[in-house]
Amino acid sequence: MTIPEPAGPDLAGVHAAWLPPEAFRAIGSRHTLVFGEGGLVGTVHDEVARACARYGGRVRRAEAGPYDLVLALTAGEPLPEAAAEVRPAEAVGDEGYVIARRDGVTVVLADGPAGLLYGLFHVVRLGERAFAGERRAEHHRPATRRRMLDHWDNVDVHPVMGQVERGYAGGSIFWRDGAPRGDLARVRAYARLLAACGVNAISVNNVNVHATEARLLTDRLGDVAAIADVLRPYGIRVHLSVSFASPVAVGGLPTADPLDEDVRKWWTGVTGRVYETIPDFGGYVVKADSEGQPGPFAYGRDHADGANLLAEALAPYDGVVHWRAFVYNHRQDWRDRSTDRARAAYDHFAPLDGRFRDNVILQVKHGPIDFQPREPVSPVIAAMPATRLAVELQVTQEYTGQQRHVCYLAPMWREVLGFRPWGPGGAAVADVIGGGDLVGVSNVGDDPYWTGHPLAQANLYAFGRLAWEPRLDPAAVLDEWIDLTFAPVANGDVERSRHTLHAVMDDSWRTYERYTAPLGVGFMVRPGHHYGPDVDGYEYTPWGTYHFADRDGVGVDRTRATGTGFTGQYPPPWSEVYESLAGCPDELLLFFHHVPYGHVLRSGSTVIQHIYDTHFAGAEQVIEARRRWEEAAGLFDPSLHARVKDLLDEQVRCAQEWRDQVNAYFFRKSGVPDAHGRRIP
Ligand code: GCW
Repeated sequence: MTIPEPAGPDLAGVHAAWLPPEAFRAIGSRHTLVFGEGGLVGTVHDEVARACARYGGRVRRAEAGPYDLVLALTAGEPLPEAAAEVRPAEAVGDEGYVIARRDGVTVVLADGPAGLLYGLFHVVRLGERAFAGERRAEHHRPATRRRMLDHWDNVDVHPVMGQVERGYAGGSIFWRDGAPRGDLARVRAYARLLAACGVNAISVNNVNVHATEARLLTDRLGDVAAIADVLRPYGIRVHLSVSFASPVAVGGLPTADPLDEDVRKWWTGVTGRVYETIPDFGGYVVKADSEGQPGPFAYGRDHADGANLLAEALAPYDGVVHWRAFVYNHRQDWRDRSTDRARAAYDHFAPLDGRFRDNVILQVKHGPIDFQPREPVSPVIAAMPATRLAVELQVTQEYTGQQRHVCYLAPMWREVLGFRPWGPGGAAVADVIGGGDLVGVSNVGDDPYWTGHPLAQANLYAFGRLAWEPRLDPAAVLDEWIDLTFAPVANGDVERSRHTLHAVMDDSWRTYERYTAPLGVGFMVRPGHHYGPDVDGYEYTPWGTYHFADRDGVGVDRTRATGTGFTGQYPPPWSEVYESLAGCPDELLLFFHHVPYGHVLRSGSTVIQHIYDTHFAGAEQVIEARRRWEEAAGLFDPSLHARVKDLLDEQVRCAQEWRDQVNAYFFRKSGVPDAHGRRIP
């Protein structure tokens, strides 16, 4: 038996992330049976074989026991004895599995090969615990069908956005200077990491589709197929971002009108060729009529016409179109107070509910504006019962510190997924997309640590895990990540490294929120690159992101009574809660209301004092995080420790800059001094 080339852990100079070879120690030292047929079963076998080669265990494909671990497909006949005993009464689905331990044998049973792969990684997560005592049969199946990462990677280097739009981890792992990167070992290692946290779909190019990227659909399709080949053994399907204007841009047609017969034929033909080349191709991702991207509006058609055109072409192959709801007027006149960007997605899409084909998935950003550290949940999620929805999260930290700041995002995502749009008794966001899709914008690049900031790896891991099981506790997910990533290399003191990482990361999103834009008002970032403070940076621009601060007060009046009426896009009770000054949660107050600086929050503090207090506290917390990290120097790999330390220095600097600019700005506007007499420059 030849042992395949290692993928990932031994990739020269690249950090192993949550799959260091040691994570397989428990499996690699034991006797394992991998039972069943299919490509992914081969992957499972190879993973175990590689671990055994390192740790002295043994793996077989046919019964010749005894075994410590049996990984088997339920379809196999005859089922190995240990597996037959825990065979589930009902099917666990394509990706689900059962894990149990009886009489000294750990068993993973799955209906489909993908389930076996996910079951294997469950055993990896458990480590030695997988082989201790007895374990009653547990059934695991993903809450969402598609757990997808969108890469905003350009094939050509974009003059402003670079190789990866909003990428903070170096170049693309797929593309360099207009061409595919020849060596796909990095992509293979990525696929493996993603499978280990449950991701099963990737789109490989930016939603802003420029000229070269448009050709991925036609004469450059081979480049996409090569990536698909590498992802396939890990159960990951490839999707492609396409331009709505493709029939014109790469098809030579005079129009891209969705109701034009030649346009329809063009999409049908092109899509057929895609499936001839990549039979398990996932589908298209489309950003249309958004921030300058072409769309159906140019032809007087609506977004249902546009999305259905592509969906029709994909339908024979079970492909889907992810149609983004991020549609708004980015050429707004800042003087025009009647236009509210927060309203845009709902205003465009809610009236279309029921008109989309069933292989259209409307992809909705989690908040109504744009991935701010704090936004209410998008009202679109409750407004489209007859449409399949995907919720989109931003794993890449465009507005949350750009992978220079520690900002563990799982607590925010957990809040979003647990939010109940119809009130306490109703379904949660996770239920609305249940069986559907969770999409994240990837934070990965060719950086040796994958994510620029080594601790930002946790966001990628947590995205996958929450997409699989939205009810997981973010701190528990962090523990999983710590155990896999650091336990084997923690210089013997796992508990201390765990404490350090929790101290630095658990509350880091709220810390970030404290020292940046206050009370849900958003932005206040440097226009263009979006890093660091600039309170009025967007105030007089066409982008629709304003705070309206003057000498008396701050915030956006989005009420029905006196404002833009956005609160009316929510069903009760939220339409009432957000409308009411007294009922609105503090953290969203300035998203929904314009209030005087002396307004008293539910917390008892005034708005102005809250601004001062949180900004002083946030900057202090970053200093404390840095102190905790410095103290733990001996516990981590020295180069990783040094990289995080440098980044924490930058975070301290930047948080203080935020603190001082925001505090000074509001002190100068309001003239109200800090109640505690602290220095405001
Ligand atoms: O947040 C904004 C970003 C753009 C991005 C856009 C989108 C890919 O600033 O860089 O474009 O969102 O989501 O389409």
